[in-house]
Amino acid sequence: MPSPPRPVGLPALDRCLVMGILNVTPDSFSDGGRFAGIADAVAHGLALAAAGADVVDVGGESTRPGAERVPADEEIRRVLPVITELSNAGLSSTIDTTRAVVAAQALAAGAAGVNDVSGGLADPDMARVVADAGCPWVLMHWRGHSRDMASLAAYDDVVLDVRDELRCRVDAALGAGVRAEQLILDPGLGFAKTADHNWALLDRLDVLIDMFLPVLIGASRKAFLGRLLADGAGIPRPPDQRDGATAAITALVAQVGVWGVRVHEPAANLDAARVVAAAVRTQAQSVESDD
Ligand code: PMM
Repeated sequence: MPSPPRPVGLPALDRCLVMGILNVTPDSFSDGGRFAGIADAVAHGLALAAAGADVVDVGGESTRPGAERVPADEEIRRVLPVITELSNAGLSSTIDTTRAVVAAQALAAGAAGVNDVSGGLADPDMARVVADAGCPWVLMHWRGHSRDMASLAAYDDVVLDVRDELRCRVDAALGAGVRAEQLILDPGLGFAKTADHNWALLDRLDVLIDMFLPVLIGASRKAFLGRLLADGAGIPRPPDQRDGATAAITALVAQVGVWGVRVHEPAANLDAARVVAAAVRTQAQSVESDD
């Protein structure tokens, strides 16, 4: 089976890429407030890379369900010094933002790409910024800002609806002058999705992979894993105890050909990606020797 093009400007690997999450926010669902200071955030970015992250994804605005927006200048104040320092240290980073002005400044400060949870919908200028930079652009499936997204989780068929809505975003990006090899798709687990929607999307990733663009999955520590691992009284497992389940998802999705995973705790996910790559290589060799 031919593989999709590798995104320009990010490490080319023979396994699933591991993107480490660095939220420079007071209120993200799993790590909110832990890395709100610049020095702590930079230290955590370096620790993510040391633990195996191929890229560090830096975000200054929480996207947890119900979150309020922060002003653009506050978002810039949070992320810019962190991206600058990570770039100076030789790390590859992406900027997690829906705002073109934030993306432009982050790219100028050394970010290698843009992770846009709105897939270009939130800001009409984003496509131009990405086209001018020629950098990778993660187009995530999105139906509205965090404050409203729970009410937007209605689908005829979540897998086909997400595919069709992502296809529209790809067409819009290409129409605005972005090249196909810059694009990465993401179904946006948890964004206007119930737990059942997330599981259905994970079950049918072949539908997205067939779009012939790299696919990124962000399942790390999300609520559907907490609910799956609830205790006997039905209390969800807390976010920082969901890393084993996250690594299991990485193994599942790497096996079906996902390009990358976005995770809080890189080490176990890198191990999972390496195990799957070895298994896939062995399978390919045994098919060759059968021919
Ligand atoms: N999830 C979150 C934030 N950014 N970006 C992409 N591409 N995919 C995701 O699933 C995603 C994202 C929310 O999780 P966080 O608060 O742990 O960052």
